[in-house]
Amino acid sequence: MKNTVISGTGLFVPPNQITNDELVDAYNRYAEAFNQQNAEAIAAGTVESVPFSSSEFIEKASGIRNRYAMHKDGMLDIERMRPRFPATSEHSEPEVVTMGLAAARDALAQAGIQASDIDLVIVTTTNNQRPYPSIAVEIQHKLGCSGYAYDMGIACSSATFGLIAASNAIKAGSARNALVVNPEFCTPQVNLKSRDSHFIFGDVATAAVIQAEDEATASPAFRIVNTRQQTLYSTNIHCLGNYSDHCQENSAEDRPLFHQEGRKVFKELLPLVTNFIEGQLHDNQLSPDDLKRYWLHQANINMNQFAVKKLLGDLSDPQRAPIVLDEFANTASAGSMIAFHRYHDDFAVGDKGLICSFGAGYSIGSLLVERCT
Ligand code: CO8
Repeated sequence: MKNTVISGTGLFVPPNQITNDELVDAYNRYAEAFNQQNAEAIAAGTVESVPFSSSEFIEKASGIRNRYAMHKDGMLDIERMRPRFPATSEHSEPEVVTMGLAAARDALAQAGIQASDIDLVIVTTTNNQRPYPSIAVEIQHKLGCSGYAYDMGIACSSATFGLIAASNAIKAGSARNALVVNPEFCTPQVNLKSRDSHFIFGDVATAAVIQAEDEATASPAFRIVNTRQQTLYSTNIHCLGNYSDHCQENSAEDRPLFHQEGRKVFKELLPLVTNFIEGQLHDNQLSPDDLKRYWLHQANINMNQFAVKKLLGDLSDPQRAPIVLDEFANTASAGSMIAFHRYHDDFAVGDKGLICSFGAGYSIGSLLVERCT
């Protein structure tokens, strides 16, 4: 069976930054206005007051300082508290396509191949803006790729599962050169009126070119040495809204939004993740110290530090598991790929690392990679 490599990656950073202070200021103005408008009902105990948020809490509890948004307009407007942008139509380009195309072009340039050489496009994301026609087919068409394309998604592990699907297609002989596009347009799904989750997500897109090792010409290229996937059902992170909502008489306003039991996720998922990584390394005759870098999922800095401490025993070298969530916030499945894209240039041929995602599903996906050229 053929070896496969990651021969190029790309990153699209949306044009609008939103700091914690800006977000908290808008949220707190919203909370104050709500509490004033509902003062009597709150005093009577029939309506709950809205608690205030703080930048200090957000940074301490999550490590997040900033996020990027495709559409800042509306997000900080207390009468609206959601981004403002036109609905998708047959004649307009959805954000996920715009974002995905930019990241894809970056990845193709780094891999040094033409779009026409790509014969498989996978668009893999937590939230797609349209069920059909497939977003991947639009991106395939607009780039001028050949072959076939499809959409997939498994929330936080969409990017890693997409990379693994592409690698498997090449190994099976059903594609030669694959493009995995990972647009995470998260901000429309955030409940900006919820203190517990208003700060968590930002928008971004990543992309990667996967090729058979004997087809790739780029340097650096990273051989995919081993992959592993695991899913375990949990509703602790969920979104319930879907196409059948319009059949319900009183569909709740927050059904299409993100919900989580953050504490439970933290406690339940971390032991699964560290066991999963230790098991994968053990089965590849490696110990955690043998890896130069861990490009981990970027949901919460405390989660990543816990995992690194469990695996390596110390936290003294931040380069072992770089953090990007301080700048990008949680970008659903894209976080580990942003970290890989930003932090791999210092690898020598033979150095190994692990790209690992974990989150909703629950889902865990990882690729053990080794620089080969
Ligand atoms: N400001 C001030 N105080 C606050 C705030 C706030 N914004 N929020 C909570 N507090 C208070 C609480 O009221 C509580 O007060 P008290 O102790 O008096 O009760 C105190 O702070 C502690 O609250 P929590 O227990 O809720 O806080 P935690 O320390 O647990 O931190 C986190 C909350 C940051 C959410 C943390 O639990 C966490 O990050 N958990 C892991 C979450 C995780 O990994 N989730 C996965 C995310 S899903 C994903 O990655 C992608 C899938 C879905 C994509 C969707 C795209 C939109």
